[in-house]
Amino acid sequence: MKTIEIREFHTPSSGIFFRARRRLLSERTPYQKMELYETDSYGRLLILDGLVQTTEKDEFFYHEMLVHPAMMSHPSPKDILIIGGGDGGALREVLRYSVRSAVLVEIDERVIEVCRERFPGLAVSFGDPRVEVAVADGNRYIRETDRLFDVIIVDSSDPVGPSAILHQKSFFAALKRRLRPGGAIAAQAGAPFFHLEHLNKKRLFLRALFKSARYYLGPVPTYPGGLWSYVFLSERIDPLRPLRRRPPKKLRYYNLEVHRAAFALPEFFKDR
Ligand code: AG3
Repeated sequence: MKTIEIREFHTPSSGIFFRARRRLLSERTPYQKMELYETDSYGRLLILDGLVQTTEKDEFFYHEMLVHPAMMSHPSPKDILIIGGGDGGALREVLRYSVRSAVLVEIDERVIEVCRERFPGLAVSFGDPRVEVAVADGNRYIRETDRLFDVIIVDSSDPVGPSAILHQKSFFAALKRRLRPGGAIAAQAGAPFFHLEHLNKKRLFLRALFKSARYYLGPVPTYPGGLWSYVFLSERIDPLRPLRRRPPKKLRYYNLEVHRAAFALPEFFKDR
């Protein structure tokens, strides 16, 4: 049988590959190139501008770790903002809590449309009455809105193309202004093994902006290096103080022990 081989290079001479039976879609949206494949090992695979965004089989590592540390650390998260995350995975995790509202701001409407159609497991929450979707530039949205949020989740891609701005100081400064007192932000922050320099620069400006700026880690099998980083930001919340609430049921990665352990940083990372 004919198969398609898909590769993402992580360095000029290494990376990850998948064999797919079918290409379900390949198109240029106004913002990026979007591809969708049916793979044997990971189920459906979404690629944007050549970068693996998510697969059906391993998405839970990423979406649970992006969302639950912040949602659990906040004593009562009611109004939530998600920047990016057009596949709906982060939204699904947020809605496991009894929130009042969840606003998802995605720049590329096609990502939402395609994922609603082709990733039913990820996009389950778009129809929830608590959800409001804004097709807009996230950086622009947070400068123009006057709403305040308890938890803000930044589900960006790598710091290239439409996502580049979502890794910069001015963006995080603007996010801070949209946070209610006692609120918290969680943002995906890249591959420690490959992007250490970048992570370090970011750490410096985040430390200057927020009282509590802490990186935490978790594995994602299909992302560069297999080990992924996230950053937790808050003026009042220390994510390491003991958590009293129980996590939502039926999670596959996150639990209270994992929460604690994720903030422990390995030597190569801590050094910088
Ligand atoms: N956002 C982070 C994707 C980063 C992947 N980078 C890469 N493959 N080089 C994922 C969006 C999922 N909701």
